[in-house]
Amino acid sequence: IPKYELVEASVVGEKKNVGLVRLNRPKALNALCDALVSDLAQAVTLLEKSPSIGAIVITGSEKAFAAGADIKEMKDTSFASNVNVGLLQEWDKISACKKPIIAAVNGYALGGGCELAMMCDIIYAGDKARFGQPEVTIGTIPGAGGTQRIARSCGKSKAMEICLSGNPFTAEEAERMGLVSKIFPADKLVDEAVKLAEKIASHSPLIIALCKESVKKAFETSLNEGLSFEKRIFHATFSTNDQKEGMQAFVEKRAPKFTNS
Ligand code: CO8
Repeated sequence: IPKYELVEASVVGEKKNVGLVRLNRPKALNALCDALVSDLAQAVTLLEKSPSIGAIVITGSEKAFAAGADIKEMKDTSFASNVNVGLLQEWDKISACKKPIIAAVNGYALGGGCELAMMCDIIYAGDKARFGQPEVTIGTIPGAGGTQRIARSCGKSKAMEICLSGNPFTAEEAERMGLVSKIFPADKLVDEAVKLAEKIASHSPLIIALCKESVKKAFETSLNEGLSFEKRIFHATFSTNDQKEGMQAFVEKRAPKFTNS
């Protein structure tokens, strides 16, 4: 794995099947400047393409997952330059990744930091994490999915309260509203996220990619459309070697050996 300037990427887990990407711009609390997002997107793309990697964990430091988009970098840009340069384009690579991504959030996850966590598939939080969408306090609105993803995962009232007030909220509140799936002591968080990633990576990557695609569909379509999409994908899994192997192994009371085919 190459060295990046603003993220540290490594391969972890007992079977070396988990990619760990750590945002590493401590002086600015991991504010998401273009260079950092570009490094992050490159690292995630590389791990997505690596056949041995089954899941990815994105984390920051104990003080900050990410304190938002870089306010100093964007404050003097214009509407025209934002449109022309395509501000935010690189971010889409995270949400387009076919492999599961777990955000392990310690400390601040504000603005674009909270949005980055929500682009991931699962959010685990440290007990002192602080989430929020403070954009309205600096004269703008969430621009990387905050208004849309909070509304979809927590409903209208919570989304409005969070986005319109700009007030931060705790890990407990985030868990209660369904944004976060589990909370751990800050120093155990990354290990727990890696453990979950290892569990995911122990399954067939092919089947996991199909399963992820199917859950994502729930946020894009009506229930009936989603159910029929799911059913077709379910049917399609029966054309794979890994379905045959998985069910055969169950019958023979042994562990399956998946071949990603
Ligand atoms: N951008 C740039 N620099 C930042 C940011 C940021 N978002 N957050 C912190 N920093 C810098 C500070 O300027 C400071 O630098 P310096 O030492 O050079 O002055 C350093 O990080 C440490 O920060 P503080 O001294 O402020 O640390 P505190 O512990 O006192 O406070 C806070 C921590 C509460 C997190 C505070 O830093 C803060 O409020 N940060 C800004 C949070 C925020 O408003 N985030 C939202 C940004 S807007 C956004 O994300 C829009 C998303 C839309 C998509 C993005 C497209 C590009």
